[in-house]
Amino acid sequence: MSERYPHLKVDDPEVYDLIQRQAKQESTTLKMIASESYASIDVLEACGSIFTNKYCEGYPGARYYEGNEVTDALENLAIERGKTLFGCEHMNVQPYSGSPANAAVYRALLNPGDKVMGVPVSDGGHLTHGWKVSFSGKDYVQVPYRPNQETGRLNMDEVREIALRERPKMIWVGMSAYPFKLDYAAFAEIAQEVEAYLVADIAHINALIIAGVHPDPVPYCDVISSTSHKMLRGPRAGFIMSKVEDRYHAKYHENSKWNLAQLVDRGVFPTMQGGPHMHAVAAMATAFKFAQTEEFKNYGKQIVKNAQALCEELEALGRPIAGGGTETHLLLLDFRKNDFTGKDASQALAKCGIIANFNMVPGDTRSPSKTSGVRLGTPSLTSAGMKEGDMKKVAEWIDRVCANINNIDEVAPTIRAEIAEFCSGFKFPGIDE
Ligand code: DSN
Repeated sequence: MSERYPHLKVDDPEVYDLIQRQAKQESTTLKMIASESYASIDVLEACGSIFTNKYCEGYPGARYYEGNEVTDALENLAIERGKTLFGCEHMNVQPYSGSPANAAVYRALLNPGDKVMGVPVSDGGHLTHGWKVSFSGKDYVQVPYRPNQETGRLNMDEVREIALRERPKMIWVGMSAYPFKLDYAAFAEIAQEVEAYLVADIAHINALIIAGVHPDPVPYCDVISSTSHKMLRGPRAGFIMSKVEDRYHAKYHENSKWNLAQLVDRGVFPTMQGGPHMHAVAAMATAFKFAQTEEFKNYGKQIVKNAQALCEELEALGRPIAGGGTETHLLLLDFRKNDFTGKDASQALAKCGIIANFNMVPGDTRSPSKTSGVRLGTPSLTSAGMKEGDMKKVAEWIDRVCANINNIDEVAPTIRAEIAEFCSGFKFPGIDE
């Protein structure tokens, strides 16, 4: 690990030590939380920059504070890079993260009490897609749709039937634990039929879209939200893309003077947020620059190759995968037939240096606090340079942990040491550079 943070080391050794401990954890274990990766060193530097000081409520050219010539240039740079990267008409880079971005989308498009189609959290959806404990399920009415309990896949005929029956005003497409490709074209047809806004949440899969290994939502969706961390490897922040024109202006916003892009911008500021986090915007601009490179596209492709290789190896070892495979960055180990739970497995994996999370699987009969699954993702391992051949080793460790759940404390030190030794053969971005 390179020597960094010389000032912090002297002035606040406690925080410095905690950073060192986290860096050690992230470079000696297998980070397999599907929503994590490694931010690049450039992103970390931009995130730690002087832009953290600046208040600039408003948008470039129309701020509520003086002295924003430089932040205007920065925000415009981030927007232009983002628009080029995704080929969208409009972009807002101010959301503090994914959930605030989604909150802004609701405020931009809907009124409290409106119906929203989304996948429940227990079926792989996100909290902000209308789940009952979130603002989105309290202020709006979720009309649920879910992957088939047998196949683990969405059935678009079923989605259409629900939309025709319920007539939602907005349809979310995008999940946190769905291993298959999403058919945005089919969603768009349904949305058009029922005159609903189609909103994609691509936080989990943005790099796959950039790499061309997942369908592109931009031609089909009114609005698209995302985080810039996760597999994009940027700062912990969010952004929103949209078309400029509101195709339902006459139906839903007849008395508004705003087009769709303006509705989105107003949904973010002043409706949901105050001053943007310009250090995060700086880091987002840097992440967007890197995401335009061939290196990044190859990373996006490799994420899927690694996930598929991992699936094959695990299945060969007799560990069932929900839905029988993956087309994305994640897979769900299916422990429905085992006498241990997903939570038992994720805790045992963590003891051995494989960091993941327990997760419901299709057809799960255990509670969400126990579950029958573990969600595994490959973005972090891919960022560190691991390839298909390495997934064989990873699968073998996972299998060993599962086989030793009942005596995990005995085997954990050995497996943990093997994994740490394995990790020492890789360079972890932001840590070993
Ligand atoms: N919390 C993220 C995940 O792990 O999927 C989603 O925002």
